[in-house]
Amino acid sequence: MFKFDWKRLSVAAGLSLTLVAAGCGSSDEGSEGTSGDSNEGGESTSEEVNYGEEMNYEITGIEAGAGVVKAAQSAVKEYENLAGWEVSTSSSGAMATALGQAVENEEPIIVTGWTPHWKFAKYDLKYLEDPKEVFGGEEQIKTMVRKGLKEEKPNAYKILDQFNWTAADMEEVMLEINDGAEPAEAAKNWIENNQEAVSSWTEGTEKVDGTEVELVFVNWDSEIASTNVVAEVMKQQGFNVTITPLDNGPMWESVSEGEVTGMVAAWLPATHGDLYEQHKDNLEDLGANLEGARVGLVVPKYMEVDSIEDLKPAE
Ligand code: PBE
Repeated sequence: MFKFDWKRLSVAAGLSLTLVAAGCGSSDEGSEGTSGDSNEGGESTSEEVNYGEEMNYEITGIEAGAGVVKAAQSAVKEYENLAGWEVSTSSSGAMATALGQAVENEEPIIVTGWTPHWKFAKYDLKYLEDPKEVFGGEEQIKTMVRKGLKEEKPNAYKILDQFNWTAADMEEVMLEINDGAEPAEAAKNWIENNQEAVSSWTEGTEKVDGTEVELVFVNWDSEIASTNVVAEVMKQQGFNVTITPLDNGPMWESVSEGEVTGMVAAWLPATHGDLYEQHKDNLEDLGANLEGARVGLVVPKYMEVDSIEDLKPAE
């Protein structure tokens, strides 16, 4: 028995050594490539590394309607050193995949990023300094509901008004979803472990019997987490809740046109500032549900660049 186990162990150890060796090989290749490129231009000081060339002068964006993508497009116009750069658009999921692959190969990448987000727990990342403040400063995530909700569905209104949590709370839910949990499951687990917070949101309300509520959101990881938690709390209070993913513009429109109950996904003052200006007279602003949010350009810490101004224009 022992002999057999030893054999198995050594086979396993041999295998993992091979894997480690393979891993080292590929990451060595990656960094050799990087320093090789930078050496071509002379010394390999941080300023000499031309990351732009290695990235095809492309910032990896997310959905076209996201505020952070619009801000990145403005940054490309406002920073002279970003002449010739482009912001690619796809989805938050595609951005996360590209980021994961770049980190695995120790390759340079710049993504449109935001906090709270699980990527900061999973990878060593940093925001690039933004001396022109194109991405704004600290943000709040706010709750917006349709006009008339207070009179028509006072219990729904009150829960949405009282909903607020911390960035750490939101990250907990995001991480569980990123680890493979269904969003509704992760939401239920968080609620079970945070009964005190949840009862402060439902305080002063009565249970209902199937009152309909429709919440809209965008499929951003942060909003998947918050919307599922609020939906689950409302379900437990007897509401019949639907959650509908939309693009950013239509999310704001559907609330201001009174077609849906509301959303907990308004990033202000900067990220959704234009949409807020456009719709603020036709919806009700219930204030912040989370403080200390942020958006900007995010890179892995192994990149020797600290500021947007350190990047080089396309040649
Ligand atoms: N985000 C997440 C959104 C707001 C929430 C930063 C991707 C945006 O940029 O509009």
